[in-house]
Amino acid sequence: MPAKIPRLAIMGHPNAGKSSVVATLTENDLIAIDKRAGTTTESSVYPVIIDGRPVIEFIDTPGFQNPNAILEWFHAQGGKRELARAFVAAHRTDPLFTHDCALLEPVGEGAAIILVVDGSKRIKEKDRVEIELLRLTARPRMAILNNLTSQTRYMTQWHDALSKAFNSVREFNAHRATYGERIRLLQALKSIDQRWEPLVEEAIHAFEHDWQRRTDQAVTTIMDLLKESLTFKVSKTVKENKLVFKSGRDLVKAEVMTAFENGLRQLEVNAQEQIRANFRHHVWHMPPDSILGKDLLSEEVSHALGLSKRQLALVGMAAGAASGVTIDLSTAGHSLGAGALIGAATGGVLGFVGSKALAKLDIERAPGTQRFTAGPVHNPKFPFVLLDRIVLYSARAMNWSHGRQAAEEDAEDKVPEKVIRRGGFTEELSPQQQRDLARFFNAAKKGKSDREEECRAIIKWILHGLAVSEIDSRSDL
Ligand SMILES: Nc1nc2c(ncn2[C@@H]2O[C@H](COP(=O)(O)OP(=O)(O)OP(=O)(O)O)[C@@H](O)[C@H]2O)c(=O)[nH]1
Ligand SMILES: [Mg+2]
Repeated sequence: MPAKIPRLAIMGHPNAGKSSVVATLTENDLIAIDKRAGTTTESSVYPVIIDGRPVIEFIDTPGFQNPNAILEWFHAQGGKRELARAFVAAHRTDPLFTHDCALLEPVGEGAAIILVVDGSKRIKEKDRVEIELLRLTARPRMAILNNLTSQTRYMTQWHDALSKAFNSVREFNAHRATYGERIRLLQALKSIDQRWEPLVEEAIHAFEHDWQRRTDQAVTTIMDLLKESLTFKVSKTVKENKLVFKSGRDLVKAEVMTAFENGLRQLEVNAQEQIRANFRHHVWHMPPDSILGKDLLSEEVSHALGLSKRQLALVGMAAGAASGVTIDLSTAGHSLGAGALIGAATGGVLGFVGSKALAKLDIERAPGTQRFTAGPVHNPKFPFVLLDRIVLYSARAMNWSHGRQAAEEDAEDKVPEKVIRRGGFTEELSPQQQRDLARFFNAAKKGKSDREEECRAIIKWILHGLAVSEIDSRSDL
């Protein structure tokens, strides 16, 4: 016998945003949502499964077909209890009420109710019918105001009408809800019926634990990206006879540099894929001018993200002073080895980040061959840009509602985003945090792990802040 878990039936008019609410709460962006009414034609159960175990279930429904008739029947029962169950028993075989019975059945069997209304529209008679009908079921019930547009003039009326009939009334925007708001909604579910408290509490606990695990996983992905990018190199060995002419050399240089740059881009894409899967996204809308849609190595991205020149100079000095060595020993050792370093950064400038070369191109000579090596990244700003961009991506993955897939992003009256700011995260960190990051980057380049724990903690702190605040943050960048 499986353990009992909270079950919530989602009610409301066609197109009120019921499926969007379910998609957001269950992090399932594969649920059908459409701007046309009548998208959901049958009730379906969507469990939230954590560690292989369902912890809470939402039933997405098409809404009532005959609310007036049901209310009339309820009124005629003269104060009988268990009306939902009684209605189903009395109408099970009546084809006119097939859908209504499917809707009321889980309620009769103990599910609680979440009514979804669009609080930006005027209250109509049919809304009042539904509110009354749900009140009469006497089941634990909550109403959600899911506003589809920015119109707020009817909100007081809605609050008044709903609070008379529901144990809890909350604003919850299926398109804007962050993790923090989802948890707050679940917290409020506890209050709709005391008997629910332990069950809902357990579900919230599982949610929080799972979110923590996923955040940690994202931090690991980001740390791996930083380490791999900072040690990344591309080499190619070419026979000397292919390099007699300048054009031949230039060709090889260009090939190695392109492979290096593309390799870095690919590392970022791989990390993004992992984060996206980790937060269970299959689809999302990317504004055309998003910083996330631009080339990682473009001037525009390096301009928008990372530390300022001044901050960079400050952390650069601190990092240099700490190590006490200003010569890059790994390069020095290299050039004194079997092959001589001849092409360092001459003509081999790889991309630009904050007006400095991204990396060096080294050429080592051996008898009969030459080895061209691009990388590792040399530019001090790049790791900050890379970190900012992957944090931005994570912000989007964590805060982008799963119910937002069919949104009309260009609608003039859409509910406004909370706060959008074009900029990175690292420039807002404390000087100490910036210095810790700089030291970690310097160490990571050499395959060392100085300040790794501090860096991990900083990233975790940023991600945590993104998800629990009400601010939709920079996820629309
Ligand atoms: N702007 C905005 N639009 C929303 C929101 N929630 C839902 N919508 C839009 O409203 C429309 C209907 O959403 P659905 O979730 O399919 O509504 P439903 O109540 O399940 O509809 P049926 O299944 O047809 O009864 C879609 O175009 C959604 O994108 C919201 O919070 N904000
Ligand atoms: Mg639907």
